[in-house]
Amino acid sequence: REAAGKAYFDRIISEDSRIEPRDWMPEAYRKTLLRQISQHAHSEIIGMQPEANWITRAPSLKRKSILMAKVQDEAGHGLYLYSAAETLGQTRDKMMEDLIAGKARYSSIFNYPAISWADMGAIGWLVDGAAICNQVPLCRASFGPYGRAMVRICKEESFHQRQGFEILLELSNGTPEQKQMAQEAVNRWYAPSLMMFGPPDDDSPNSKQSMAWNIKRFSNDELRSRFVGMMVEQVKVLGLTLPDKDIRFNEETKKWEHGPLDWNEFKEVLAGRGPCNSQRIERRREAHENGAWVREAAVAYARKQAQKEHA
Ligand code: FAQ
Repeated sequence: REAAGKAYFDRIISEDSRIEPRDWMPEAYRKTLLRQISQHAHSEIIGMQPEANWITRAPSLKRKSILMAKVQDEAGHGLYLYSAAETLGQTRDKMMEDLIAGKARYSSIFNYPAISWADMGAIGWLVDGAAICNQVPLCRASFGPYGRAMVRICKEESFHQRQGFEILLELSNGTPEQKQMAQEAVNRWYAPSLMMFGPPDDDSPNSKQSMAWNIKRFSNDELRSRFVGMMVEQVKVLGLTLPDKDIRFNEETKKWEHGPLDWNEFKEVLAGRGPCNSQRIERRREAHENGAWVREAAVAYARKQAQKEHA
């Protein structure tokens, strides 16, 4: 049976078709998907924090309601992704336990502080922009539940990016102080957003196999370069600049190039020593503990319903 399963798996991958949860899959395929999808889910949930931090201080009722909707969307993205990860045989409780124990990874970007209102613009424009660039190809990931979750998530991320762009555009066309605030936010989030694509290709242990399995479609550096090419045009419309004097289009390779990134800083953030790592985990732990009564009530309700059905 295992040989037939493997033949089926190999054929599906070579036809660029989809593997579903009940299909046979190599253990390493299951593990790497669980790794990537759970990290992605955690990123969405931890990613709520830098923006939730500004909901009470949004400059108008309109901005407040838009920001609340965005943060709620991120919770929703986390839930789709935890559900996709659960189809690979891991419980959501275990994933959450690992996250609050500090054992699970989530995107480096959410360990940086959001210190001004303009950061809401820069997060939407740069962070959601990078997320879209990375995630559109994942809509074609070979694992069905992940690819399908990505389609919905990418649609919502596009709205998120536009709202961030619009915040920056308005600040950039405002007073000189507002324009400066927008520029400073772009300066702060630019390099961390490039690091969201992961380590350089020659230091990316998972890429090759993930690409062979049609999970990832492009390498980390390839997507980073595409992202720089998109941002370099959009920043002109904003009337701002990117803090990178080395950006250029290489006519020979037909790729965008950027200046050096501080990969030591990236490693520090991954090792838990970024500016906000401990605060983010602490906040998640508190929220989880505060939500215990909701989980208990849901279990009690489900039990009652089941008893009624049996009665
Ligand atoms: N941060 O061999 P690779 C969002 C880890 S968007 C932390 O290259 P891979 C939306 C990597 O896990 C953000 N860790 O790995 C939003 C691996 O460690 P491991 C989430 C990173 O998997 C916007 C090691 O380094 N998006 O949330 C990072 O082939 C605004 C070696 O790396 C996704 O997760 C990093 N930046 O490629 C929400 C997208 N980069 O597991 C709120 C899906 C690498 O071996 C507000 N994920 N690592 O211990 C992916 O596309 C891939 O997993 C990559 C990494 C590209 C992130």
